Amino acid sequence: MSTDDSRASASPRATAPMATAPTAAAPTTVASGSSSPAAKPGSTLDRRIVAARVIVTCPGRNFVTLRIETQAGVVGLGDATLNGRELAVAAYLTEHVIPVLIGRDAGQIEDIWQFLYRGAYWRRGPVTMTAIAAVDVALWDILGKMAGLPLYQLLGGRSREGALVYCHANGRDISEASDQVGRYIEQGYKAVRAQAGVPGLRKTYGVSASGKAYEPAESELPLETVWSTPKYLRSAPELFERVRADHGWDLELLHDVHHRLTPIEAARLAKDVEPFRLFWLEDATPAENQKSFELIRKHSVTPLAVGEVFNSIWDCKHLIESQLIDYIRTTIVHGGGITHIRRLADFAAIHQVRTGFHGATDLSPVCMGAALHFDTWVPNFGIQEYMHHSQETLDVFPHDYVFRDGRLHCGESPGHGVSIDETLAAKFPYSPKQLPIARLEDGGMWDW
Ligand code: EZ4
Ligand code: CO
Repeated sequence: MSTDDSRASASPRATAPMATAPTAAAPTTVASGSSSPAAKPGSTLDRRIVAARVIVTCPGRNFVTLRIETQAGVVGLGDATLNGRELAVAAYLTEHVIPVLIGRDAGQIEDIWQFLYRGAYWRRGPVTMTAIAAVDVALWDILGKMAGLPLYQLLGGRSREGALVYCHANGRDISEASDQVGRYIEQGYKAVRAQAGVPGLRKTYGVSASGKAYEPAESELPLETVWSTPKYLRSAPELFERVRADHGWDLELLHDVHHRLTPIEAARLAKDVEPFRLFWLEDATPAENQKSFELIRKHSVTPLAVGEVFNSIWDCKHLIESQLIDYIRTTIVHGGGITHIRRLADFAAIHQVRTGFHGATDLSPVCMGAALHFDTWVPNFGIQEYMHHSQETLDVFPHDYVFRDGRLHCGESPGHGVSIDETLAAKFPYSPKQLPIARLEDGGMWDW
């Protein structure tokens, strides 16, 4: 890929649109990228982008959505939500991206992706890649609507019945968590993530106050929580021993360490939970140093999943190439959209790494819709996370995906099948919220 870069920057095709990019004030000035004959000016297939804007809404939690419209009136939506940093992405889009989109051909999805990635000079990073993803998904949505086809069909068609999902069971203690696993089995789930409070710690990642749905970004300024690795390492294996004893072996069990262990501690946990046959152990250690996973692999055959905080193929190149992980979690909204995640999935496939997309509540139904179409097509699908959105959120984002028999099924409507009720969205104004932080018992900063 890096050798491509020098060729691309020398290519007149890649540089010409930048030189002639129209401004928002002159939407009728057509960039050279918009002069493709298929655009048929004035026809119902006129793909010229004439408007784009960002919608911020907080139906229970904050969401940022990009809305792009073509000359022919086709509208596409992309999720641009980055939890706790929402307005940074909104400003990136409004100030720097939307002005260069106006006048372009919405059908040139790849060229627009390259323009926003290579053309920005400053590459990667969650804010940039989330903004690019929002544009990319909105353009795929537009393409589907113009073609009258669901997104999965544009990607290459259906590979499976539906996407196996896992939901989140949690409890203040092991017995409460195991009871909740039981309730999800009754609802038809075939895979469940289990998290439990740690004895001696007041608040633990993934565990809600009694009866409330878990929502990590809960305060305007970061909530300070306390973490103890020894306490956690003692209780975590007991959780899975109990869940297997209560619910047997016909269930896929998952667990999220949420980056809190060092590599050797992660190896210890992966080894201790081996008898309980997890589907995966997630984010066992922070992954900036991809080589650190070699240590975990040396000690255990517990399958490993990583990548919800990644935003590029380069964040997981060594992890995948060296087969240090089994599932890649990077999903569409934070990884540059369908155009980049498709490359990542193909790269993963040749190393027998499967997808396991992030699907927490902070990824909007727009991302979920796009992800489910991707899951329906991608040959190396593993599982899809499904942390339920609130009813208010679902009302703001009308969608056609449904849960049935432990799987989520994307709909058949053209594009990704998710829209926004802007009148309702306007009733829920932005409310600043940040993610918590974690400190050790002596006050030293740790990974949340
Ligand atoms: O903490 O999406 O696997 N799921 C997770 C999530 C993340 C949030 C952060 O915004 O780790 O709950
Ligand atoms: Co996670």
